Amino acid sequence: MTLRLYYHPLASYCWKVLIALYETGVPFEPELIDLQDPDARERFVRMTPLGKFPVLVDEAGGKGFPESSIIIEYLAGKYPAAAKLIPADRDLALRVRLSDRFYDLYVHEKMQKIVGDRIRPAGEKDPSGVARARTELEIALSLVDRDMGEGGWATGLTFTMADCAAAPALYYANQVAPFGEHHAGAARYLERLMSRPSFARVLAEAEPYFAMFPKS
Ligand SMILES: N[C@@H](CCC(=O)N[C@@H](CS)C(=O)NCC(=O)O)C(=O)O
Repeated sequence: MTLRLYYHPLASYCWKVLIALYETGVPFEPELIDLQDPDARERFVRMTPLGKFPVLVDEAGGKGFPESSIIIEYLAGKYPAAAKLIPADRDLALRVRLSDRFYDLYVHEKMQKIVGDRIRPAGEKDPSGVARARTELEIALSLVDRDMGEGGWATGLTFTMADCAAAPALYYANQVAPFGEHHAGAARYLERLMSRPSFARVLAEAEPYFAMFPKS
């Protein structure tokens, strides 16, 4: 086994990479990092100073990467089974990367802002930042409604890196700001994502950890 994924089963950006791995069947060794454990955190930060997961290490190739999109780019470039996650056609690949950026920056990051504020101590909360994140999330979801209401995947008929990005972003966004009633297109797309075996497996593996998620 040459690929080692440092991750946590509840961590949304780790889900993005897990979906890519399960989608393509690329074999890997998962290594769960508990950032609450000071020793584990210290070891992890020695490897990746920003202390963010996922991190993928290709032990045979002597390479390691943080950043979910870069990890998926690496998989797509190296493993034929993963090539489908980023189309060979340049224009299509640009659409996939643009959609991946959209879900990370305008859905995922806004959701993280809302979740992050829940775990801040009283007195250190950022209500105006959270209100702004909620407004921006609403705008992003209306774009998802516009583009995804009719079925299919983020950039067409093929499941790509953009869908790997969309799944955790929309799932957790729906937890912190349920959108089923006013964003029907986004809700239907989330249902399709949750029915996809790769994402269903990620959700099943995360289930024992869901009690750790801050509910409010
Ligand atoms: N841009 C990064 C974001 C990674 C990220 O935010 N990871 C979160 C988990 S979903 C994390 O490591 N949080 C731990 C911390 O900030 O202490 C990516 O795409 O991988």
